[in-house]
Amino acid sequence: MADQLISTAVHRELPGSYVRPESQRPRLDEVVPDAQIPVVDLAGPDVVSRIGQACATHGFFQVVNHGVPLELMAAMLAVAYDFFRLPPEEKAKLYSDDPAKKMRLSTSFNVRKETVRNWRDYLRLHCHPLEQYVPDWPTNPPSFRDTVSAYCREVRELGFRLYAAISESLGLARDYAEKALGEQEQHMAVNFYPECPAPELTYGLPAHTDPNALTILLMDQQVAGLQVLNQGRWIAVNPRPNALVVNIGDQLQALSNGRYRSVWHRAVVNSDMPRMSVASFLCPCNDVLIGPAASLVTEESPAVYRDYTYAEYYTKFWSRNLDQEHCLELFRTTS
Ligand SMILES: O=C(O)CCC(=O)C(=O)O
Repeated sequence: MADQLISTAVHRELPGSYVRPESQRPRLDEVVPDAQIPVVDLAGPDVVSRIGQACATHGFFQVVNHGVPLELMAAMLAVAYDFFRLPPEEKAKLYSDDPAKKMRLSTSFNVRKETVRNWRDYLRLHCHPLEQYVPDWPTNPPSFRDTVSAYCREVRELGFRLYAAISESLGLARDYAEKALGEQEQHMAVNFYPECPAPELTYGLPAHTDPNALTILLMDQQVAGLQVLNQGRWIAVNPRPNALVVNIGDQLQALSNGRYRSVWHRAVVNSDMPRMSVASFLCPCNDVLIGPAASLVTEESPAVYRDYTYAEYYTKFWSRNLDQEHCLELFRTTS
């Protein structure tokens, strides 16, 4: 029900349903505040090797000079804030907790399954092909459809350029990932994390890996919240002017036969300011067979994962809790 949205009221205390047991709390004082994830200048030298290195060591990197117009990034964030400022009755019309819906405003992660809530509201959209999905998108704020469509087109283009570099860095043909993953779906999560009265007791999103192939994240420039697990420690990804954050999803980890890493990440909240992030997910076609690229499977490095369809993977992913074991573990070969 729409009254579960946290962006419709001011909260002076954290409701008990959001409080994590002691052992699961974010322990914010242990987070490395100023570690750097790799930054790749897409207009600079050695792009392919730098991306390959970042995918292998961190699974995450920031890109600058990426070609997505900066004014469009700013407009995307502005329209996202305007959307979450709409009156409750306007937002209630879009609310759903059915993960199968292709356009919905919801809260937490999967309220039908989870036992502890997360301090997040989110708008989830399917974005490709645009002409199929845009007619169902919000009409308020009035610029929403145009701005978000323009942003989706640019990000998709960037995603395919990154696929080419990632494929080449693995020694594969530049069009390998794009072809192997079939006609790509594109989804978006517009994540809104209001100020939280007790950030040390809860999460915006608990630790998870992304089930898709590649994620491109536009982050609020004012406030940090994304954290990535690196060598056993949580490191903060501090916003970098004009950058987009890129991470490898489970499907590229499978395709690379485990060379590239889909790593655990989480969003924490804070008591001072709301935070927005816009995640764009490139997702393989549902019925294409996914598995390690043949040329990456050798006697020394046998296939780590069996072949499966994305439909099978996605069903499995959504039937678990977000922070359970890495979903790819369920697709490991036994040999
Ligand atoms: O808000 C963030 O920084 C992370 C968002 C995220 O991980 C997601 O939407 O899957």
